[in-house]
Amino acid sequence: MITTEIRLDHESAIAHAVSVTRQAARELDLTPLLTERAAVTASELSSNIVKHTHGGVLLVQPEPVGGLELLALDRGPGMDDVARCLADGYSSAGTLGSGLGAVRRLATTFGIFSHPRRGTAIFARFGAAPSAARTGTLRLPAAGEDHSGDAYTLVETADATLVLVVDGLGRGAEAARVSRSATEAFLLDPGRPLPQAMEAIHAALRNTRGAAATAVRLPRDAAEVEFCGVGNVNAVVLDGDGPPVLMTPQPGTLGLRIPPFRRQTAPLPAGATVVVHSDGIAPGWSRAAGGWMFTQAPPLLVGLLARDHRRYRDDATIVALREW
Ligand SMILES: [Mn+2]
Repeated sequence: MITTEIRLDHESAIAHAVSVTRQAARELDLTPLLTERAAVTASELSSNIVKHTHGGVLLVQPEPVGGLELLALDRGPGMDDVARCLADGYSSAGTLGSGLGAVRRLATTFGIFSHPRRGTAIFARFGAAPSAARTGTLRLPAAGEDHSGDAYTLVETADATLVLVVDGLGRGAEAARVSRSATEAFLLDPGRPLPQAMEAIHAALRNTRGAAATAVRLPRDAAEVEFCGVGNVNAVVLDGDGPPVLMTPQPGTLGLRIPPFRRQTAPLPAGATVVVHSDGIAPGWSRAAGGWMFTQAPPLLVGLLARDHRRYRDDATIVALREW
């Protein structure tokens, strides 16, 4: 299942957002109660954007750990006082923040960023158990496409969290098959050293159009992150204090020609966030973005990246992970 984007530029988009949310909840086997809560939330978030901004989007997608996620993004007037908008009794005021207190209660996990000049990003997750806001993901197809040629996988082993983001060459269903083969090859043995995992993906992709991919390993209780990548899937380490650290993939194409893989490392300060993304997000985004973005919770960070740094001609996939 990929991320569905609903453009909220007219009153009629609200009903569409609710129906897409119900459909996604069915596909994800949510309980009737959670489905109802997600539908009400989709309606509240969408009508807030339609009524009080010049347009925005609602993203509807599966959570990697199970459950449904709604992500509302706009560049509207923002809120001066988020805490007040979340308070009970404020919901009748008929402003951008209306209904947010209810949304927070309905969601299993909820988070908001809002600023008078930077607009608003809100995520609401609906699952059987509260999920940590430590992970944020997005998998958006290029404009006009039904399939994404990108894929990601996120896996916990005994001693680490692993992320693989793949960009299958070309577009659409064929590229999607290639990137799925890559994640399957990776998942056969996610615990092996990253260069070996990349070799295995290369072998699995022979006789295909090939792919770019980057694998990242966040060891538990370690002060550095490991990384191995080829092609145009980039990774960045964001530490709230220092400048972003870019990890540059090696040149080549998995399935066609590969370099001798090197495992690279970068320091991982406490509370740092690692972002891995395909080139549907502008590769230089971290130099262009304001520092305020680097400290956002991963679900909000991926949403703000899609809002402000997306290249619509390409599939865009992002995984953001915050160190514990
Ligand atoms: Mn791409």
